[in-house]
Amino acid sequence: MAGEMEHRETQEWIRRIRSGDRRALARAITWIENGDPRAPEVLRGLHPWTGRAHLIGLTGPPGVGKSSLTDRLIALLRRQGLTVGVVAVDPTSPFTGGALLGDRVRMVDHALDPGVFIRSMGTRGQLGGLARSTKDVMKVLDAAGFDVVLAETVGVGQSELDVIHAVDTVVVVFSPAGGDHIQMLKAGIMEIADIFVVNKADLPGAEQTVRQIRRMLELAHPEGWWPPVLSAVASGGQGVEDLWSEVRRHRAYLAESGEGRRRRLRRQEDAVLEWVWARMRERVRGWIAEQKDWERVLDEVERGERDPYEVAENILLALGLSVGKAGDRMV
Ligand SMILES: Nc1nc2c(ncn2[C@@H]2O[C@H](COP(=O)(O)OP(=O)(O)OP(=O)(O)O)[C@@H](O)[C@H]2O)c(=O)[nH]1
Ligand SMILES: [Mg+2]
Repeated sequence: MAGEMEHRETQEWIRRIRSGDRRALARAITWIENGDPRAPEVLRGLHPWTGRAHLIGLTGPPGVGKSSLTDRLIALLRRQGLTVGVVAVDPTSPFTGGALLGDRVRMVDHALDPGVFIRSMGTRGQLGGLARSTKDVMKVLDAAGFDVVLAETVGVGQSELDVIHAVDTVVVVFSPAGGDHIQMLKAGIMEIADIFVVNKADLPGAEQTVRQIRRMLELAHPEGWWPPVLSAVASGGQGVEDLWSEVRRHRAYLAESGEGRRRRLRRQEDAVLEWVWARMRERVRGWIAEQKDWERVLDEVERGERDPYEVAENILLALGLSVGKAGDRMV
């Protein structure tokens, strides 16, 4: 009975989200952020309606103008009659506070436009990781019917790269200041970027930065899609139309080359595997919690009497996940 009622409730949330009910949308996103058990239910129910939006990731070092660009892009898309969902991963932490990023742009101008939905995700209190939550929020926005879904992340770590793998078009934004772009290009950004934007082109060094990126591209010699290197002044609105036309050209490339399909299948594989790992972790943790002499086993590993691989193999065997031969002792 309870199950039936929950099912009907879930169906009702799904209906509301798909009909563009912003409160339902906001609620579902909060469930995702808090790791609420209703989140996976709703996500499962929404899955058949995903895959229609063009998913765009904007990433780059802090303060280069990602939000300013996003803001301008939203305005441009709205003029074209397209609806936009945005998830901005907010890098504000208790450590950096507001000092470093004091003048960051927040996309508040569009708050009253029903064709725009913007949500910031804090980096604290994320069950299952921020990358996981961000990807799930993009799925919800996609299913809710937004034509374009933008994710803004600060490109520094693995979790940002995870988010980037979940989009159709990756826009990497740099500014002329510092040598951030050199570091990031060396750290693998080159391989994932579909479009480069050198923002703050009103500041000195912009042309040189564009040239440096182009030179590194020539050395890397990408096959298939050759990422364009654009310049922009987001604060003044310059370069945003170029950016959008390159995004559209990339979208056409994805469709014609089959690369879009490859990306989407890989994304589905990621989603399947992430769920498998999460469930396996739960099972293994649960099994360990039931072992009365677990500490003794760890002690034996610590003393070198047995090795971690043997213990691991025994756990997999006990859970029916390995057909290998068990050691002479079960854990
Ligand atoms: N001179 C100049 N300043 C800009 C330009 N674009 C943005 N800014 C300014 O740069 C600062 C940071 O802009 P944001 O759009 O918040 O940058 P961001 O990359 O989203 O920053 P985080 O999200 O904090 O990493 C703001 O003060 C903007 O007004 C530009 O083209 N030229
Ligand atoms: Mg920002």
